[in-house]
Amino acid sequence: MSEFFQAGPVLRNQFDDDELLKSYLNEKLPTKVKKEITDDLKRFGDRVVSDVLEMAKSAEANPPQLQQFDAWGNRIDKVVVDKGWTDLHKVSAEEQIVKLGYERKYGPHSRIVQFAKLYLFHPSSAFYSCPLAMTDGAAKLLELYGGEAFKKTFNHLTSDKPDQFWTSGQWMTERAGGSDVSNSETIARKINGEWRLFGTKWFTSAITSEMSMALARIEESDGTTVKGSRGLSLFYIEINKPDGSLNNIEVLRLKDKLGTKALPTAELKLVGTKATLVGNVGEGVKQISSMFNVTRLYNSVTSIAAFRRILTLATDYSSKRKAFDKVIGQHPLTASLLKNANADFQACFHFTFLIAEIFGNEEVFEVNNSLNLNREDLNRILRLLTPVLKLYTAKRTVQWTSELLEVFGGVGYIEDSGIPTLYRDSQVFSIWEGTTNVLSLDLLRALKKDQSWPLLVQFLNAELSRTTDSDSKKQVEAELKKLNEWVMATYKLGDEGLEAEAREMAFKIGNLVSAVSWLRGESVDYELLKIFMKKHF
Ligand code: MFK
Repeated sequence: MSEFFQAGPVLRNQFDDDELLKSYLNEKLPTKVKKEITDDLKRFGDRVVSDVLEMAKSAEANPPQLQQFDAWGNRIDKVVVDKGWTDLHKVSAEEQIVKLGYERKYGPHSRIVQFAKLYLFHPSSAFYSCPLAMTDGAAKLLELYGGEAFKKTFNHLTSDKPDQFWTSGQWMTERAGGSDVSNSETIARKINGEWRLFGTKWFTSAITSEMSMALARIEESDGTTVKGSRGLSLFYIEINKPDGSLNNIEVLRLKDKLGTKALPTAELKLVGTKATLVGNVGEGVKQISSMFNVTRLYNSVTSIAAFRRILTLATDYSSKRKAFDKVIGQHPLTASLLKNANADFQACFHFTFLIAEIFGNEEVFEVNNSLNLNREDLNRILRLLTPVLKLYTAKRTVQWTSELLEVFGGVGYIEDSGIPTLYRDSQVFSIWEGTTNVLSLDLLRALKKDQSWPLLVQFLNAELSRTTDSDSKKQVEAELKKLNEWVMATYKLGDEGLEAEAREMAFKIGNLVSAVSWLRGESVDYELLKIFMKKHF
């Protein structure tokens, strides 16, 4: 009698297999753009389950190592990475993951096309998406504040030539200032007419990058500094000197993280690191926020991509694994679990791509844009919804990755199934680029500063008026009215009361915006939308 061996889940072409992505792009993009990109996405959909996935597996299996000394005792602080990791750098350049956002050859649709590609890439990239997020953020920052002086650097960040393509770090977090960046201690001192940085950076991902943006406090000639975040300025750093040695940087250690094992994240000591001031003195936090608003959007795109990967694997597996006389996907309880996961996934997908659409429209502004908003209002909505999106998609992905792991039973808990990597990696989404609480407070900050709540309500009502299904539309309209009343009542609680409700507010807004963005589509899966609304409204 032959022994039984369970067939594992299989990943097919990740573009062909993704009905939601295909129908979304089909509805959103002009015919000309669709014609240009479809074959490329199809080709890439195949690559991310073949050679690219192998690179990621290799990088994951061989995490970076720090060689602090050479054989003769010289301090070298060399971070050695797997060939898979360097190959992923080449793939990122060739596939134009960053370039697509800046070449803007698809006009206001460029960000949608770029993020569709990132979404395919991320779950097979061993988190190479993290350096790409910071690279895109740095390109945005230099585009806004760098001017001609940084044109060459900008060209490196947006190149599609592997030997020209640079990635960037974002050195913000310090021991004294994680969420509260205003406590940063790094000092910038002018020595012989050049800026030199001194201090310790506590979390610096992608240390193998060519450059970084860093915050530091300028020290006057009398040794004084301005305290708080208004004392922080922004600096550009090239990580290596022309001879290849580090730019007066010591790598204290590599972080032993819960997940994202292939990604080199280090603690650094800056010991007179040569740097160039970017933009205005004392406006570092404001300027770097243009970078972390991009990285927060990357966080969401990669988060929904990771969500989809485990959902795809769990769905495939549940069509194969038999228990109690039928495949588990046919048992009502598993079928319901998968539908619930899919409902939350589709909500996150639509919310994410709505923000991508707004971002693209803000960057390539046209008066008759798809959102019917002027540029200032596009910016205000982006400012308000980016923190909500980030915290919302991150939390859903963390929760569902844990839940969906169970579909695989014991094998989901075993390393070489690959599922534990997805589980560990998912946890970073709600920490990377700001925790759920910090982002909830950021929502309050945006609401206060921009007074944009009425604008959001008006925008959501306008979007709803374009939808066709009257039942769902009525329900979401009623929910929006309820939310508006709840927000007004919560405002009356005063600052402390409002802060205590900030998280609740963020998730309520997240649910609502997800439903509205979902309803904007032409081919809505109403069964899933109803499941979503029943659960979250
Ligand atoms: C991928 C795997 C990674 C591996 C492991 C990684 C583990 C995690 C490692 C990390 O450390 S990730 C980084 C986590 N840290 C953060 O994301 C920072 C979180 N903190 C915040 O976001 C704070 O809200 C912030 C630092 C921005 C608050 O600082 P302040 O000192 O209270 O600033 P303030 O006064 O609110 O804002 C200063 C200026 O910036 C203002 O402009 P004005 O001067 O014109 O008034 C603000 O309007 C502006 N600003 C702040 N946040 C903004 C913004 N502008 C646009 N968008 C924003 N989000």
